[in-house]
Amino acid sequence: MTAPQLHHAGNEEVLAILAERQRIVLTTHPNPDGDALGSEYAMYHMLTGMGKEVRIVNIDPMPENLRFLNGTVDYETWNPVEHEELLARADAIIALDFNHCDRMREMGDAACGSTAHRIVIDHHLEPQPFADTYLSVPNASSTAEIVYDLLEAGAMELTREIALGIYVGLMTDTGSFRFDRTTPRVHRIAARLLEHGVDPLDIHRKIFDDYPMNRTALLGRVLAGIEQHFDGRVTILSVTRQMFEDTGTTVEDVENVVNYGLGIRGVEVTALITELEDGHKISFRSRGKFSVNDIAGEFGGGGHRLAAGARLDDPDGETVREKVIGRFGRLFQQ
Ligand SMILES: [Mn+2]
Repeated sequence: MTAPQLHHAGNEEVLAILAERQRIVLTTHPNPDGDALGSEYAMYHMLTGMGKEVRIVNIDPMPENLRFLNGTVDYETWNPVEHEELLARADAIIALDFNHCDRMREMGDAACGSTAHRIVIDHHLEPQPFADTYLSVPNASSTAEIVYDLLEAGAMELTREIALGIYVGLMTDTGSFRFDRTTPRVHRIAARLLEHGVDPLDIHRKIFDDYPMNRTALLGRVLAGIEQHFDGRVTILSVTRQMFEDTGTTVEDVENVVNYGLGIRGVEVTALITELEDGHKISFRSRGKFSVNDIAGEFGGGGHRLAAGARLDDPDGETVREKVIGRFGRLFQQ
């Protein structure tokens, strides 16, 4: 299979495209995380600062711990009655923090059928052909870092609001400044954001230290069931719908839980398998030696080298679990 020809653009070209467009819709992936919502937040303020009419329309609502972003920005959840027309009439649609059209689910038809200029701003591997312009930077720590670069390239003012959005994306996608793309540059950007009014303790508390008790109860259940395989080089965490029911939690509450699977001596790769209403979601993480992006790809997903994910229609958790363990086992056969 030959790679599809995509139009990759630099910051200047993207800014020139945006300068010519007035009605702009921002969107992101399902189960939006801090990078998704923070990047939208920063882009929203940057574009309204340029005099644009901007709306944010996402396929899923925002998780509770990120709702503090909801003050100056209105995050709308996709509703065809309200938004089909909006997408059809938009001059530009910006896809932030994802690169597959089908991730927009029901919204995909309206977004990809629109005459609007579609721009992808993203840092995941292997972008798919559905947009007119790609600002795709796979070695960026976060989409928020790319948004920051765009702002710099345009010599635009770094307002307190824009700084907040970028910081939320930068901090969450680097696992609070510890994952592999936490470069000196990321810290330099963070320093600038702090100089522009960001309060790191306040933001960290709101996002990570303000969970309801039932989330911790769920975490306890998940950790109690952790499995080790292949002499401890693999760990598997499983979350069932029964656990959600017992603890009064939802799939939102397993965000970041996968990282516990890597926090054990000797582990190379881990997976968190979450039972959904209509299948399973798998989150893969690697400590560094193996790429989990390729593995996620084999399960129909993707992501980054050390953090990736996939969604399966298979309703049988046992089959999914065995497939994942079997696939991990092949890593150690060479
Ligand atoms: Mn991201």
